[in-house]
Amino acid sequence: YVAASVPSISSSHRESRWGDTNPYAVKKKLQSWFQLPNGNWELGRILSTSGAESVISLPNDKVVTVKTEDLVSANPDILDGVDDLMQLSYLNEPSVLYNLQYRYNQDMIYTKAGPVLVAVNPFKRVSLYGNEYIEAYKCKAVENPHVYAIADTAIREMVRDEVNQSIIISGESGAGKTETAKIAMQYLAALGGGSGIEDEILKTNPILEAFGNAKTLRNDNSSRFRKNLHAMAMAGAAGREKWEEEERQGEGDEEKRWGEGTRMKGGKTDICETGKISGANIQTFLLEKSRVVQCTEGERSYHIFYQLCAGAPPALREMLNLKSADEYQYLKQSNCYSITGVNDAEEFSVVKEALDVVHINEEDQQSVFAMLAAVLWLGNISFSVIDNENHVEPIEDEGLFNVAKLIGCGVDELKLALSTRKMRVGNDSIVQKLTLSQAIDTRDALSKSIYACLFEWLVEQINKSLAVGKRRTGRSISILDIYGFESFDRNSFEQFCINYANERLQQHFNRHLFKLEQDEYIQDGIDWTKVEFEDNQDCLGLFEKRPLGLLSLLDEESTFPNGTDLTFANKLKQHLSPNSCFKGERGKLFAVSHYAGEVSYDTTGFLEKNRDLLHLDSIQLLSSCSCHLPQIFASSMLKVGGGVDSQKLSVATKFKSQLFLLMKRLENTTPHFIRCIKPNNLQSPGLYEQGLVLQQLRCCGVLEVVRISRSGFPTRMSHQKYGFLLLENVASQDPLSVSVAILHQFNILPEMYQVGYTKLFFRTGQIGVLEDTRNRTLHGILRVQSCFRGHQA
Ligand code: AOV
Ligand code: MG
Repeated sequence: YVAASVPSISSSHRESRWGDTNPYAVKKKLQSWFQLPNGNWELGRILSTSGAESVISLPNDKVVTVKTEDLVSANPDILDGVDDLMQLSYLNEPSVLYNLQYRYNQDMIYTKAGPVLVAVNPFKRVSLYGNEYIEAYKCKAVENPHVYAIADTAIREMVRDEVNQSIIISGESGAGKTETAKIAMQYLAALGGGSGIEDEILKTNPILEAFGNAKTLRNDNSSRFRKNLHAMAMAGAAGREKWEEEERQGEGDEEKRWGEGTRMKGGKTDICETGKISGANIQTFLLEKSRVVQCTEGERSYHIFYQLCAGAPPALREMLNLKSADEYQYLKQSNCYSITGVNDAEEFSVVKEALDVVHINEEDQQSVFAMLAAVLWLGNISFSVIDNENHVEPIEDEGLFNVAKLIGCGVDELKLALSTRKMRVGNDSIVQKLTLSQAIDTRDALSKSIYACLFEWLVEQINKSLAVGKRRTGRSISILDIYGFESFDRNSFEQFCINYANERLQQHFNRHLFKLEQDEYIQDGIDWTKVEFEDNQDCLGLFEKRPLGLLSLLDEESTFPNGTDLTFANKLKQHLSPNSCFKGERGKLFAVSHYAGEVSYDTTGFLEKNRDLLHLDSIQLLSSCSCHLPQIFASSMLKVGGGVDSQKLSVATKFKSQLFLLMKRLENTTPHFIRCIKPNNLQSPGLYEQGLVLQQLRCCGVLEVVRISRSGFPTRMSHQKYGFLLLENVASQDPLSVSVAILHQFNILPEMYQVGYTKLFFRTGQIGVLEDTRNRTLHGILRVQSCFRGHQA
């Protein structure tokens, strides 16, 4: 936080901003940011100011007259490229943008924003990773902001405080969350743990990416689910006791599967002994099922389908009756089969190898591939109309036969399940024939469920492998590859859930930062009541209030047989309009004022997606299959639904309770935040679009941090350091009195600072004022000196 200590950036670089050879000529002039009509910010030199108008010169030597009030203060050159935005005297948007860009241009993709790490996606290989870097961060030989540094801090704090840690990674699609999570995992894995657990943890990536990632228009390797990797580490005996105590109080039930506790050697907190990874657990959220049966032109379904089609060896091909990807309807519809630079066949062997590493045996692997083939073949099943009421029957072709064979059921049962529905009327059961669109929905629902169950089953197997026989020990580090706030032209149920989750995380973020700030103020004995923070509780209330909140009303409408997306939208408008975060819009639209901006949602498809029904007929079909995976899937579906007769939990409700569990767990951790930024939409290196970056900085709360800090006293300077501003030998004097003396000398207003025991706390911009004063003094002296030298020559 010391403005005077800036990283060593070559001064020639600094001057090149103006192409000026004499730095003092620049420094004499005040610099300000000015927004061009295209929205980009340019740095201008103020030539003159007369009241409301200023004349500035822009870097292209254009001289323009602007309104003085439109100018935004720029930082002194000495602060160019600081590695923590908090060191900036002026924390305004253009300054933050400029600082990130300045670093980005030099491949310094990481920057701190106070407690938050900002990572700007380089879209190219940058030489910042690997064992040498890991070693350097481990022994603290480097201090530059880095994911490794965050992981290192997390481990150290876990060991030191015996508190669980979390690394929360957010950002929009393609910003680099998954890559960042992998980089953090690399660091943890490098700590070792023996017994190959590190390799197993790393090998979960190719598996989860094959089954849960797909090419989208935004990202060639977009994760279509979110995950929390929970890595267990040894953290001393006391930690273990605390852990077990929490366990007894009953936290999440997945943690109960961790097996017996182990004896620890003792309360050593040496990181070599205690920071090692001893097991892990992966929790996934909200897989995008719809992608299995439909995807947009230019996008792909899940990677694994293409990998299987391209890479399955002959024996497997024959067993599954496998064709090439372009012969499957589900894959054909988006007219995109390959990804530039990716060889699906090679990826298939990588995935197979990874499956071996996490102990999924050959037989199970074959079952997995059979399920994938079954889904592909299901998509090829077509129907023929059999009567004049548009009732249909599946056509008996290759598709139908292959599905029956692959899941292990009779062709007739399959036909029946896809074209009829058993209904209960009173005590009688009647069979209703399905129309074409109903039959297609039923078929697609079956495909989606098989795939989603397969995904869950895989995660479960991976978790068994990561936990079984491993020592359950002290503490844990969670790495969350979590949603970023999403706002598109058209926003649907997915964005609704994602943005709701983001509100929760944002609240966590705010509260944490608030607490950090407050702690520091209390520690230094300053009055923290002068710091105000905003809360997003109103928006969360809009979602969560019962019975009149978005989620409750959605669930209510989903259970009404006659409920439609339109009646749902109307109900929202009827009940929620008084809430200031809600805005009814025309027809099926409504808008929510999120912390990151207003988002308009289209309720089309909300009810169906929320109900996510798989008809009992389909579940019964699966449970009657002779293959073991379909049986497992059927029983898990029945379990989730709470039995044959009970109402299935809605997607929103399930999501909300998952989220609550996650938040509860996160609240007991020390969080570390990483905000990923995508500098352009082309996935290309070297391109930094200011507007796009700014929008993300706003959405992912980086400017929020800046704002929170701004309302407090973001600049801190130790009394000792501050004394040097006097340009005199002050070392012999009492630092605190020196500080106070300077404040008086420079006429700093009392509300602009607070004097703490060890530090001075300044409001934003105050250091800039001091710095200017100091520079003037300094340059005055230097100018005199250089004149003097000139004379001598
Ligand atoms: P995401 O996880 O945030 O999007 P990814 O982590 O998949 O984004 O990153 C997208 C692409 O950006 C990667 O495939 C890499 O090509 C590149 N990239 C990201 N970080 C780095 C890095 N540190 N170094 C080099 N390249 C990088 V999504 O899952 O779509 O929300 O749903
Ligand atoms: Mg991702």
